Amino acid sequence: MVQKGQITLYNNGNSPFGHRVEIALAQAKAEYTSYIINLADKPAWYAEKVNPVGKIPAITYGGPKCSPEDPSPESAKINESLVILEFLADLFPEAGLLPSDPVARAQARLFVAATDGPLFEGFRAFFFQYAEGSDQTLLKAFQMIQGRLPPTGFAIGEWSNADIATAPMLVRIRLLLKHDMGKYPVGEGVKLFEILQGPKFARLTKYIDDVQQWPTFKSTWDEAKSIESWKKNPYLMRNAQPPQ
Ligand SMILES: N[C@@H](CCC(=O)N[C@@H](CS)C(=O)NCC(=O)O)C(=O)O
Repeated sequence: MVQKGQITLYNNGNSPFGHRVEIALAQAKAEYTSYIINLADKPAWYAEKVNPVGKIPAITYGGPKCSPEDPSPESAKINESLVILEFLADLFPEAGLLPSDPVARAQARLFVAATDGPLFEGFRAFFFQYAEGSDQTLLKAFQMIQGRLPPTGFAIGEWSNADIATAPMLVRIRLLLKHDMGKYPVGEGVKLFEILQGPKFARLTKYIDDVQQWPTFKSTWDEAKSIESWKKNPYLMRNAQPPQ
């Protein structure tokens, strides 16, 4: 694959949004520099020079190779993981991030447009802000995603950005439920895990199993590290107030 310009990825170990970009870069066999931003103590230069919103992931693209802490003004600065996925699909058309057929491309984008918001909302409601009924918000998101999946295969049949957008969050959700980690009362996570593994969600479970086996997902995923990182995340701690 021909690499046109330097890529620097600003990331953080366990972000599902950053993980999307890692998978896409792996899929494109792109060469890139990775720089970890400490989200608990963000360096001031990050918002000034890379992403004014201050979130990860973000990339710089092009310009001369520089220290990640002092990126070239000539490089493009791109944030928002879904925009970065689209950018990488354009930059590396041979990587198969989006199919070549325009209808299939539209289907991949429609899958993401329909599922991204509800899945993140379900995640936030159940794990970070638990209140009565949050389990239903998450289950509804599961139901909706399952309803959009074809009988077999990936989100639009063949592997695409639609899976890269969805898999990091789904896999993390299943893992957190299994370990009963989140703001909810003890035992509620395992209850949802059992529902997810049961017959009602057989298709969704098979999909999560399949995405987890996809080579570029596997090569960018470390389950043990993810668990360790979640254990330190104040948003998940039952008896802690999230940072302001
Ligand atoms: N919509 C953004 C979401 C990015 C996001 O929320 N990143 C989190 C980490 S998972 C972050 O940087 N949080 C730090 C903060 O908000 O200050 C994307 O898709 O890139």
